[in-house]
Amino acid sequence: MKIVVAGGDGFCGWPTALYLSKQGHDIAVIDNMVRREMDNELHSNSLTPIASLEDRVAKWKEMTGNDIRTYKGDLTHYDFLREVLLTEKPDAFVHFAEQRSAPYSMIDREHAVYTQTNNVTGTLNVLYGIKEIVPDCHLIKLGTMGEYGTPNIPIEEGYIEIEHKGRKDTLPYPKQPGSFYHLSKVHDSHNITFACKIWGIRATDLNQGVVYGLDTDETKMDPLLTNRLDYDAVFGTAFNRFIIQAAAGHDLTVYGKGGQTRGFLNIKDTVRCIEIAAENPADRGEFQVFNQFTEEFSVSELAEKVQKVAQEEGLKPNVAHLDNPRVEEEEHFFEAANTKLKDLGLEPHLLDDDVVREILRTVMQHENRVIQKNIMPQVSWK
Ligand code: NAD
Ligand code: USQ
Repeated sequence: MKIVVAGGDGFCGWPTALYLSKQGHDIAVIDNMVRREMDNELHSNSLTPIASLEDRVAKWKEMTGNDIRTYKGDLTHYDFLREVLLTEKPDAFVHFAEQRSAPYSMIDREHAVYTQTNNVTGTLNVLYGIKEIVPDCHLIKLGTMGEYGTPNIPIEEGYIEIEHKGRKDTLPYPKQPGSFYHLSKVHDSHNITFACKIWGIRATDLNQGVVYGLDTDETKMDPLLTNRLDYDAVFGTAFNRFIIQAAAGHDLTVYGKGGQTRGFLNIKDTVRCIEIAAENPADRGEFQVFNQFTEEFSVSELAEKVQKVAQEEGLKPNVAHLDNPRVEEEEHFFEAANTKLKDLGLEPHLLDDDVVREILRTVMQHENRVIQKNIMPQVSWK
């Protein structure tokens, strides 16, 4: 298949581009490099040193013979996107290219406006581009489990059957997102639902949980192919932060009571889920929704897992309960469906001690790059 991976220089996008290329697909990457600029804005860095996109794809070509074409540009610039679609004529468009940090979106008004403008406009442009230029192209859009929030009933995959006043319907599952970032994903979902209905676009929303790990078989092939790994309080996510905190001799930063429960998955499963989605396109006019996570953990459970393995490796991390900078439930019901991707062939990599140990040992090689002052949260929801 010809596949465009938008956001292909990022944490999920880069390993996905390599994996799909390895599987024999013809890959082009779009990225405007804004994530690298945000590191400068936040005086932060990837824990792992990362090569430029040019050097990454040149190394991949040298090692595999496979070309990955690159387009540096912004999805919010329609003329740019149009040119890429006219040149590539993709069968599938994988859309990772959004501002994806909840804390970043909560810094102030400017960052909230940027997040929603970037994400909602970019996705609207992709929808118009598909309609205008490649109407049969399958949009594979990264959503988030956080669109659903933490309702006191089980979470379904996208839709729920409701009986009301004697009548029944299958309706979009209610959304109760917890940040202006998570809200941007809900706005995207509404726009995609509408575009599928009126124009007959085919789309799959992958409501992904929190991703952990950094390596895939492909990113490990050479240091120039190394993936980025975020640990700062703005872009770092729970498990990866705890691992890096353990390696750097910092307390593990559980926010509040730590009963916040989320869906999680290994980056190795992210890349496979994209492949499964590409192999199983939605019908014309259909908006199919898969919940993309493999296991549920509370934040405290994750911290305990990391603490146990870190102790076995000779480290001495404490688990600290910080005042929660976010407004969220700290003890709640959480039970979410995730059978659709497994039914289509996903074989999950689960988070056992050996997996924790492997990630910890990789991280310990780069522990000297940690900027300590970026670990504690500074952004408040209030
Ligand atoms: P990331 O920030 O590492 O990568 C996103 C990439 O998109 C970056 O390289 C950035 O430069 C690019 N980008 C952003 N806006 C763009 C635009 N307007 N035009 C072109 N390029 C643009 O993020 P990630 O962790 O790889 O996440 C990728 C996607 O997966 C996001 O949509 C995110 O919401 C979703 N997701 C991520 C996680 C996670 O735990 N990382 C979990 C669930 C969902
Ligand atoms: N948390 C801590 N300590 C930390 C960091 C986070 O206790 O040091 C808690 C948060 O308060 C939250 C939970 O861990 O309750 C998850 O936070 P996170 O930063 O790991 O993840 P989140 O902000 O939800 O965002 C990440 C990605 C985002 C994606 C989302 C999937 O950045 O792009 O959409 O995970 S989900 O959480 O399922 O919505």
